This record gives sequence, C-alpha cells and structure tokens, in this order.
Amino acid sequence: MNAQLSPALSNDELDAFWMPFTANRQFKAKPRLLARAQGMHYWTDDGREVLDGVAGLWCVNAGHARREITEAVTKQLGTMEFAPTFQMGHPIAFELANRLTQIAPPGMDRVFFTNSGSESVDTALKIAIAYHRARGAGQRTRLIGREKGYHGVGFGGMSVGGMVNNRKTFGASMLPGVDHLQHTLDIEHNAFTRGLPQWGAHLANELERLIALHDASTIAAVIVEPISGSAGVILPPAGYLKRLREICDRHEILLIFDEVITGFGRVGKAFASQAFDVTPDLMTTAKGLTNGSIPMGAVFAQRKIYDAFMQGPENSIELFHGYTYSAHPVACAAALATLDIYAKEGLLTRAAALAGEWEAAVHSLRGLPHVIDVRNYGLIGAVELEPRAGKPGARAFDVFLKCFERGVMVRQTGDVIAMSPPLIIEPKQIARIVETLGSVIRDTA
Ligand code: PXG
Repeated sequence: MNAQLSPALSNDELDAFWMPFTANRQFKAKPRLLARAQGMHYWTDDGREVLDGVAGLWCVNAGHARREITEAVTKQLGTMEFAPTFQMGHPIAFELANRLTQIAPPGMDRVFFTNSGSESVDTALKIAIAYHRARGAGQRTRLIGREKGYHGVGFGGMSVGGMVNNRKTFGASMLPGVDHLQHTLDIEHNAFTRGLPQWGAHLANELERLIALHDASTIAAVIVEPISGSAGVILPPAGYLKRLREICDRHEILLIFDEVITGFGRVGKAFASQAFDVTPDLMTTAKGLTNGSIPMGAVFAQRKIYDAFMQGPENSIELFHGYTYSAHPVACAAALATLDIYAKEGLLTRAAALAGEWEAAVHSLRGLPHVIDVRNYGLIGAVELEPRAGKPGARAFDVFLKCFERGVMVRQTGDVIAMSPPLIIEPKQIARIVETLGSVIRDTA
C-alpha cells in the first residue's frame, strides 16, 4: 500500500502524528512525504523533485534552505538559545523590532512578538479591547470579522473568522459579541477579473448597518484580511478597504489588517496596506517574517495605541499578555537574516515586477474545462473550479494530487486551487506551474 514510503517509515509509524487540517486516514493510506528543500523546490522521500507553487504554506518567500538564515540561527543557538522577555530583554529583540518598523506602514512603529499567525490575531484582538478600556471606553468589546475570513485557530481568531468548517464543530464556544461583514467574493459580477474587481466597494457599507445595529460605542475593532487567502483567494473590490477605513475612523473603531499571508512582499510591497494605500491601526503578521524557518509572528501597532497603555504607575505591567517565546532569540536571528535577504535581493517588491507576467499566465487557464473563475494579485493566483455534483472540493483535490504527481505543489481549498510561489520564482517556473496545472485540469473530469 505504501509503496512511496522510505524503508525507515512503516505504516504503523504514521499513526502517532495527528496531522493538522488533514484527512488523516486518506493521507496515511497514501502519504506524500517531503524530505528535502532548496530554492524553488522540494524533494520527496523517494527523491522526486517538486516545484513549490505555494512557498510551503505561503511562508517561504525567499525560497528554501537559505544559507544566511541557517548560519544566523546556528550562531544564535550557540550564543544564547533562549532568554526571557518578561521583565528582561535581549538585544536582538529590540534590533528586530526597530528593523521591522523601517518597512512598516506609516506610524506602525510598535511591535509585539508572537509565535504564529493565530497568536498574532488573538494578541491584536486583545490589544484592541484593552486599548479602548485604557482610554476610558471599556464598553467597546465587540469585534467584527467577515464571512470566509481566516484568522487562525485560537478561540479569538476562530470567532472572528468566517469559514464554516472551522467554526461549526465548536458551537457555542465562540467569543460572544462578534458579528461578521459579508464576504466580497462575487463570481457573477467579477469572474475572471484581472487584479482587483471593480464591482463591490459598496459591500463595505454593511459596516454602517452593523454599527447601526450594535451602536459604535460597543465596537472595539474590525478585522479583515486585505486579501483572503485560506478561503480561496478573495480580493478586495477597488475602494472597499478605503471605505472600511473611513467608516472605522468616523466611529472610533480600530481597523485590524491580518497580513499573515499578504505581508513580506507577497503583493509587491512589504505589506498589502501599502499596496492598497490604506493604513490600519493594528496589523498581524507571521509566516514570511522568518521565511517560514522558525515559528514567529509579530503584531504591529500604531504608536497612539501603545501610548494609550503607557499610563498609571511606572512599575505596573501595562498589558497582561505575552508568550514564553515572544521574541525568542533564535526566531529573532532568523527574522533578521530574512529581512537582510529581502532587502539585498529586492524581494519585497519583486512580486510587483512579476505581477504582469503572473497575471497573464494564470489567466491563460480561462476557458479550460470546469474553470469558473481566475483571480490574481501580486504573486497570488487562484483558479476556481465548478464543484462536482454533491461532492464539493473533490475535483480540486484531484487536481492538487495530480499536480503533485507531475511535480508541482499547489494548494487546494474547497474547489479552489491557490498558488503563492516563493518570490524568487523565475518566469520559466511560472510557466511550468501554469502549464502543469492546465494539463491536469484538462485531464480531470
Ligand atoms: N491569519 C491569516 C490571514 C492566515 O492566513 C493565520 C492567521 C494563522 O496563522 P498560523 O501561523 O497560526 O497558522 C493564517 C494562516 C491555506 C493556509 O489554506 C493558510 C494558512 C495556514 C494554513 C493553510 O493556504 N494561513
């Protein structure tokens, strides 16, 4: 059954690892094991080369196994493998925070470190609620997310998130006082739009309706992904994010951008908020921060938010929140080395230079069987397939599997194939990804 397995790993040995977001039984019956990575490629345990069309999981923006990161991590492990950041500090944590503020959107010059996107989201939600309390508006505790949003798997992120499979099992264990905006995916109006859809900015007005329902004085923050990734790449209609910003400003509601996938060059600027020229109050990041090498996340805050906490007696802790591994020295070293690579190789803007070529390539898939939409922005692309009757997701899963067999790794979510290659990708590799996907779609009933 497990012909692909290396002799070192028997069937039984696959049982103990309860795999995340995975069909465990299906996977373990026919595993797909990655054993090595370099640059744009993975190699399977049986030695097959696979072109990485998703930067691991939207995180390996500078390509795999970067020597500079390996060296920085190794050096840090030998110098000081751990140091606490509760009532103590270590220099590279401060260095990293300063470096991050240099590429951050205007005014976002305070940085709180976490270990993942989920932790960044929960941190940002807690900061938003605590901020209002600190400025004397403690009744503002409501949070507003969006349908189809993904903000990780903590109770906070799950509650503001809007993907039904991630929510339905957990029933009433959601945060109270959460509401959701309508999502912005509208294939009827916007199918095959290149870049941002022109239709749909008015969907932001729904925030006014929720404000009228709950009253602004009860609402702490609105959280959205500038571009939704996990739900299958949903783009903001032109003008939509600006309108959200205006409405939030009018009602003193904080705007949180979840840039866990859009951050660190994915859309042609360091952050999507810069690409779309809309600055949030809080911004959550992770993934590309360390090129996926060591778990780390960061929440960026406008200075006014940090300043609101800096009151009361000087010996009092201003925010009762943090993680043992906040600003872990090894993660800091990995992040600094990653930022050096991004700067040296111009990777934070390379997606903009490749965007035209990428757009033309992914839109060449229009017209293939079952393709009902193609979406793109920066170095993000998605192809939506018509679901098989009564079997949602099955067709796209088959496409994902066949692409992998033919040496290209893409990502499947529902009936969407999503792509987000490392930002070092070369034009001929763009062509390879799209040609492989096209041939697989043609061969998939
Ligand atoms: N926010 C956003 C916007 C994300 O995309 C998270 C938070 C959570 O991050 P952590 O590090 O806790 O996983 C994410 C994660 C996919 C896929 O479907 C996307 C993510 C994770 C796994 C798969 O392509 N994004």
